[in-house]
Amino acid sequence: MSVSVDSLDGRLTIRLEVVPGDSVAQRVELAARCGFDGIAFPGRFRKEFGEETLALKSRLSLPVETVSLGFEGSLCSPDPQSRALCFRSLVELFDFTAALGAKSVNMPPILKQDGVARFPADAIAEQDQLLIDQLPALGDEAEKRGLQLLIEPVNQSESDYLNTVIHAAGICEKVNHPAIGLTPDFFHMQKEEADIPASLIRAGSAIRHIHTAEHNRVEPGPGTLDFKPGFKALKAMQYTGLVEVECRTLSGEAADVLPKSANYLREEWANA
Ligand code: LER
Ligand code: MN
Repeated sequence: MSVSVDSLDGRLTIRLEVVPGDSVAQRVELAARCGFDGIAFPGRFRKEFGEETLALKSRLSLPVETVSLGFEGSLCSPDPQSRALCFRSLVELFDFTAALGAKSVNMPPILKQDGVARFPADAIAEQDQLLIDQLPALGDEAEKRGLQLLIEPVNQSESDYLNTVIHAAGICEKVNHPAIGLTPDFFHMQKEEADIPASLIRAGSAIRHIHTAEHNRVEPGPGTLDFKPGFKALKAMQYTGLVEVECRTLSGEAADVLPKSANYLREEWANA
């Protein structure tokens, strides 16, 4: 299918774990029936879903397009062992991602919930430098496997570091590697960005993937978040990448709310 900037045809994905089902195959089948085009694999659920997804990958109703999280340690930890562990586990995650036929790995650089040793919140330059030092070699490893490694800014309640799209875009510019980009997430952006469209336009071609969820992290549609201004900016910059529903919970029965959400996002995009 040829990809058009004007529509989300072929570009709308959903996280596997939020679609109910007794097996991966059933979850993916329901996602397809609800109107999605692809699957985002949650790296943290690899024990639960990894084997079945790998075994069935070419027979699933939809392709697995991306992987998010699922690495250990952090590239931004002051502990060198945690950084080395993160590097090794990312390379291993790249192998898994390539085996699935997916094209990117998404990585918020350091999360409070992971319990790794962290710098104090004001040590921004130190953590920037750690990313700038380590991302080129990881970009090479990703590129060898036909993948992208995408850094994701998350809101301040989840991380002391890298909370804005503009910060992440600055890191991508400094690293300047074709396989390193960023994932803006509308849930995090509504908390952190003063002007979402301006931030997206500033980040430009460093944007390689998009996450969406409502203000309360249910599927897009029933909440207060206005996706249109951000979608308009993405269309203006000719963004033709994937748009993922990365919600935590659903506002109702999947078979009812997911088709509505898929239609809603397609319409918001088309009319933006
Ligand atoms: C990951 O995509 C994300 O958005 C973070 O909130 C991780 O917990
Ligand atoms: Mn996200």
